[in-house]
Amino acid sequence: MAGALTSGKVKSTVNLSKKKFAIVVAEWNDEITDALAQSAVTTLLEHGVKKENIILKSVPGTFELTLGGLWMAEQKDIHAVICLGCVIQGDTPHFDYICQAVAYGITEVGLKTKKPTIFGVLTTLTKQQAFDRAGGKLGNKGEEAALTAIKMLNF
Ligand code: DLZ
Repeated sequence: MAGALTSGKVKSTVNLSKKKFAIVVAEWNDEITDALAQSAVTTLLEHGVKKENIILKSVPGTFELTLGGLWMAEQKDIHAVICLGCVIQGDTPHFDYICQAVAYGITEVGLKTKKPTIFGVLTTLTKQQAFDRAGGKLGNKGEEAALTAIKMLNF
């Protein structure tokens, strides 16, 4: 699909070696969110972001990504925030509440702080579907989230 975020480099006209990124990662389903975070970090490094300019923070669950993301986006020296989580419908009766709250929350953080705040949250029916999107047959949403942040900084 034209414009789709697939693997490969994004041509950045912005000097990414001078940009600082926060990656906020939910601890719930950490076998999945760790894989998302690792892929996001690798992607940023591949695009010239300095290791010391990637700040990794964790929050207990996806629901807390909003506040964790806000705290990071409010920091003057942070240019973009990548929020990573995984909510699995079969695991939680309040799937819809968590997903809706975090989707609105992350949108709000971006609008309030005027910084790219990326929604890298897997919302799947099963754990297998999440694994498929965290380095499995459907790629890695962490990479996609990092590329989205870079693209927004090039807006
Ligand atoms: C409580 C809960 C449940 C049942 N399931 C998930 C999940 O699948 N993924 C996730 O990231 N977090 C889950 N949580 C935790 C909530 O996100 C949140 O941490 C708690 O409700 C406390 O606010």
